[in-house]
Parts: sequence; C-alpha cells; structure tokens
Amino acid sequence: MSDLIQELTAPNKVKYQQPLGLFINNEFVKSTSGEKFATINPANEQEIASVYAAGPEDVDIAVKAARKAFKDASWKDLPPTARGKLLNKLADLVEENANTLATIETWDNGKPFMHALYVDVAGTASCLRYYAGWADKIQGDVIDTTPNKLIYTIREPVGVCGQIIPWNFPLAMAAWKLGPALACGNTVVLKPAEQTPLSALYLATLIKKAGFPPGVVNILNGFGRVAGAAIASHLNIDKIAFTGSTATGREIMKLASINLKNISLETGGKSPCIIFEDADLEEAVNWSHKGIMFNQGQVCTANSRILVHEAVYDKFVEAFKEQCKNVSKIGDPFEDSTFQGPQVTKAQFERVMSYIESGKSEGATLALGGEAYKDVNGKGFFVQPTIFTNVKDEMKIYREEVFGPFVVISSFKTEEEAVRRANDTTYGLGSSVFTQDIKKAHRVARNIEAGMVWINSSNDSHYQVPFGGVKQSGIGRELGQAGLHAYTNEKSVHVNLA
Ligand code: TXE
Repeated sequence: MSDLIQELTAPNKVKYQQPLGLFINNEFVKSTSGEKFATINPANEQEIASVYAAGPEDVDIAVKAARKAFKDASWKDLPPTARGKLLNKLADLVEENANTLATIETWDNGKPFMHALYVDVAGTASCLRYYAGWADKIQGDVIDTTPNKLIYTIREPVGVCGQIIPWNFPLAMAAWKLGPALACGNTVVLKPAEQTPLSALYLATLIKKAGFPPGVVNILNGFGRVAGAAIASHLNIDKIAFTGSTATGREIMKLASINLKNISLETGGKSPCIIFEDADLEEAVNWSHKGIMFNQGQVCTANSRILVHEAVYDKFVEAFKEQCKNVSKIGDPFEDSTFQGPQVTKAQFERVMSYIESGKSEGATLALGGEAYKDVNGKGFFVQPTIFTNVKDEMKIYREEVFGPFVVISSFKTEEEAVRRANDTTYGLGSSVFTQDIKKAHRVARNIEAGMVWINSSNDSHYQVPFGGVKQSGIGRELGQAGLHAYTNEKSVHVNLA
C-alpha cells in the first residue's frame, strides 16, 4: 500500500487499485494538510479505506490548474468533435470497467450491486455518450435586425466550473455534471460527497486514460463546510453546480454571490403521486413502490407522498403493503436477489428512524415496517420499508423530505383537492399521476407545480430529458439539451455593414 493508492478486495472478491489522493492536473496528490478521512461500508459498518481531504489551499491549487487548462490550446483549441471523442472514450472505459465501478459503488454506498451495474454505471456511460454527441452541435443563432447589420451569437464555455455532488448516485451525479460541462469546453473542479468518496477517484483514473489534458478535470474529496464552501466562494470559479439538500443549496447560493457565479441547483423534494379511482391499480402499485423504495428511498424525485382516491384507498394500501413484502427484499447488497441495501450512513439511518418516531408521536398509523433491520452479525444501517397511513397534511412526515424507504399514503375525494394538496409544499421536483382518463392526466400535469410529471409511471428519468425543479427544489435544468445551456454563455456579435 502506498499513501496514494491501495489494493482493495471488495466483499464480492473483486480486487482493484483504489486511488486515495486528490486528483489535480491528472495526478493523484496528498492534501496540503495531510488530512485524511475514512469511508465506511454501510452494510457491515466496517472501514473500507481513508482518502485525502482537500482544504481551501488545495481547492486553490485545483482552481489554478483548471484555469490554466481552460486557457491552454490543448483544450481551448481542441475541435469540438475531438472533445466529443474524449467523452466517448471515457464512456467506453466506464463500460469496460463496469464491474469494478459497480463494486465500488455498492461497497461505499450500500446500493444493490445489480442496481449499481445496470442503473448507475450503465447510466453514467449513457450520459457521457449523450453529451459526447452534443459536443460538435453546440450552435449560436443569426439574428436579422436590419439589412445594415449582421448579428450572430456564439455559445461559449462559462469557464472554470465548481461541481458539488451528493452520495445517493455518486458516479451518475458526476456524469450528469461532467458530461455537459466538458462537451461545452469548460474545465472542472468536482467535489464528491464525503460519504462516498471512492468511485469518483476511480473515474479519475479513467479520465486520465481517456486522454483529457491535465487540469481539465480535477476531483477533490473533502468536507462540505471546508472544501465545498471553498469551491462555492472561490473568486476564480465562474459557475457552481450543486445537487444536495435545500439547506445546503441556500448556503451555496449565499457563498456563490461573492462573485455572482452562474448557478445551477438541484435540491430536495417531497414529490406527490396522485392515484385516481380509474387507475390501473396494479401498475400504480408497481411504479409507485419503485418510485419510493428504489435506492433505499434516497432519490430526490422519490414519490414520497402518495395521494389515493378514497374509492380505491383501502385496496391500494393493502396491495402496496404486499408489494413491499414481496419485492423489497432487504439484505446483503452484493446478493443478486437484494432489492434494498442499507442507508448510506449512520446519520442517514438515524434521520429515517427519527422520522419514524415523529410519525408515531404525531399520531399517524404505522401500517408497515418502522424498525431497523440488522445483518446476521447485528450490523448495518438498514431500515424496513415503512408505510404511514392516516397522515395529516400538517404532520412533519407529510411535509419534510425523509430520504429513506418511507412513504406516507393519504386519501382524497376530488381532483381539485388532490392537486391543491399535491402543491401544498415548498418543494416542486417530481410528481406522478395515475389515471386512464387522458384529459384528466394532462390537466393534472399542467396544474402540478413541479419540474417533472410522470403520467402512469414514476421516476423513469432519461438522460435526454431535462431534469430539475421549481420552488425550493432548485434552479436550472440538467440533462437533455437544457443541460448544455447551463454550461454556456451566449455572446452576441454585432457587425456594422453600413
Ligand atoms: O446533504 P448536503 P447531506 C437531502 C436528503 C438528505 C439531506 C442531508 O434529504 O437526507 O439532504 O444530506 C456538500 N458548502 N439530499 O447532509 O449537505 C457535501 O459535502 C458547500 C437530497 O448529505 O446537501 C456534499 O458533497 N458544499 C439530495 C453535498 O454538498 C457543501 C441528495 C451534499 O450534501 C456544504 C443528498 C457547504 N456549506 C441529500 N455543506 C438530492 N437532491 O438528490 C455540504 N456540502
């Protein structure tokens, strides 16, 4: 073992070289202070490895590297098609290393290996490939004002981008941020979440291997209040892109105001799922179960508030309970049959358990679960899939984001009531509606205050489709063509022909 790289053997016996340093200028280096922190396997509570933690001085070194790379001909003058080729090469390498990447993701985050492989890693490659395709299709406009003028616009990269990502989809979140930023010709200082530092470092080795010039991508692990805050407030960073909690998003906005950074934020949610009496109930149960229980409930668009028409309420609740019992198999995330692994950390586990206590003490009915689950050695941050019914709209469990395998199910009488109560939240990220009535479906889709509406499905996001929120769920859009606009400035050129 060296200080900067360690051979690790994961619980599924996959052996690989885990980088531990800060990735700056295509090299792994120690932090200036030498400080490290440990990351824990949430399935058995054992330490996996310790990685270097960046401080403000390291952020400064990385920003200098990113600024230099931004101006260097090796990146600035690279034809867009060649940028696309690099991103495609990176996507190839992600696919070639899919087994190792999924192993790291499962080990560090706790998510089932099958999901890590077929959702996270596959989605990472798809997203990079999608933006690879955009690299040489980023175009401006010609605007006709008078015959005496030629006016055209150029979409230029924003510059050095700070990117701060969460722990629920560590690799995929990195791809959602890196893909559009690099396709547009920016350079990046990315900070993974301190709960899941490992997979992004492995991705860094692939970024170097793909051939990106030094300094184009810099990846720094570290704590939010130290490294994250240093990125958000850095005077030589032009843009900040963040995914995480609304509280931290608000803090980042304040810090980023120091030099009026271009900002995109994707924050929390309490996404409603409305099920009408004419819905295909089996489909509704199937989708809404996945929509909240997938990824241990740690999905920002999770349909955590289910509103069901009173005529089918009892039937739905019974079927949803059965679905949890039959599908939400908890256990070793490396077992192929596991649907639900542990919550990512002890803190997140305790947060979910505290909402369970809150639901009980506020008088809601615990219809299923509500207990911790431990492995054979009494370890792991697992929570049983939990359902509360008889929930009042003013209860904490109805209003606040829990971020666990935890759902509230409530009944409604009319469409007007369902929409009003769905919108009675400070959030506006995802939403879903189940009905066979095409007019009602589109009417509700229009009336819901959310960035995304799924009709007769839930949470099947796609890299080609804009993703983001309204109200306190965020600013701006990621993915799709909209994701590119977040990483370019449009310059207008006026040519006087008179
Ligand atoms: O999030 P934070 P936490 C929600 C979810 C979860 C809760 C708390 O409800 O239970 O947030 O999770 C960095 N300046 N979501 O505390 O703090 C931090 O290092 C700059 C929803 O983990 O938002 C990490 O990289 N950066 C969400 C990232 O912000 C700071 C996904 C996210 O951490 C910082 C995750 C600071 N002052 C949590 N403080 C979603 N929308 O998907 C922290 N960070």
